[in-house]
Amino acid sequence: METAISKAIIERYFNKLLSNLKLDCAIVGSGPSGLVCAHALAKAGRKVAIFEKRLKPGGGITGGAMLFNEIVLPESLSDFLDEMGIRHSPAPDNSEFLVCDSIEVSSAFTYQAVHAGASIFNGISVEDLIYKNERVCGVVINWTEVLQNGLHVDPLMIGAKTVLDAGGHDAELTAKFARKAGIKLKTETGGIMGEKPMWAEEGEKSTIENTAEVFPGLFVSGMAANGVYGSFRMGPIFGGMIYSGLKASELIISSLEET
Ligand code: 48H
Repeated sequence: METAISKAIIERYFNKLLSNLKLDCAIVGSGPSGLVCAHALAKAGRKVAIFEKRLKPGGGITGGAMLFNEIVLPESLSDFLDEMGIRHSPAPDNSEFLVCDSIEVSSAFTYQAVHAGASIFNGISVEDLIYKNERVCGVVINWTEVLQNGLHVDPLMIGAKTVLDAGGHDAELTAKFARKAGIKLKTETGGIMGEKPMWAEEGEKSTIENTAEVFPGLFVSGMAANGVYGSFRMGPIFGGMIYSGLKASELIISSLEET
């Protein structure tokens, strides 16, 4: 019995990994913008996988605000939340906002993405990007534990027509890529402009504007987009993150249609 359990897990996991060796889109990070983008791409029939360095998907949604596990969303997302099966209540004293249980949001986004056909590989970090002929064309992955323990173990590579850096604050992966490849990003300065302090209204708006292809084959969403293009944080309101994930999926689908 014991070995049958092991065989079932090993066989299915490795089949899943093998079937994700060549992707339409590799997404770095399972925060809100990554999960929403993965769901939209999978729904559109694209081959998509998320690589998440931590054990649990959800990124910054799950903990809510200061571990009060509730988050705020704009009322304009009410139909979207209904489609995702997420319950919401009007915020007290403000008809523009809804409040949701952050555990319900992160689990619904995760479930909907996987159920639509996206794969999520948790405990795996993206440590580098594949870069050929002036284009990003995949990710370099390793077990998070290997990296955390500083073990000298070579990675594996996943091919992807597009890569989305949805890795959150400070856009560390895009910054590392730009430095190592010695390339200029499509920003005003050609480099990472850096996240700014708190300004909720501006942060919510600019997260959507900043969602873009920052180098051929490499897209940025969510707080990584604000880190790259130099914009404000917004605290525990998540409208910009969701609209950013939806916009990223549209940009990626257009780019896939061109190639
Ligand atoms: C694998 C990685 C890697 C890597 C990081 O931060 P996130 O929740 O992502 P966003 O940008 O969609 O959402 C941001 C939002 O949660 C937030 O922080 C807000 C609204 N802040 C406002 C404020 O004022 O503070 O999730 C990113 C995910 C995390 O789960 C990371 O573990 C993961 O990406 N990740 N996974 N390889 N190299 N880097």
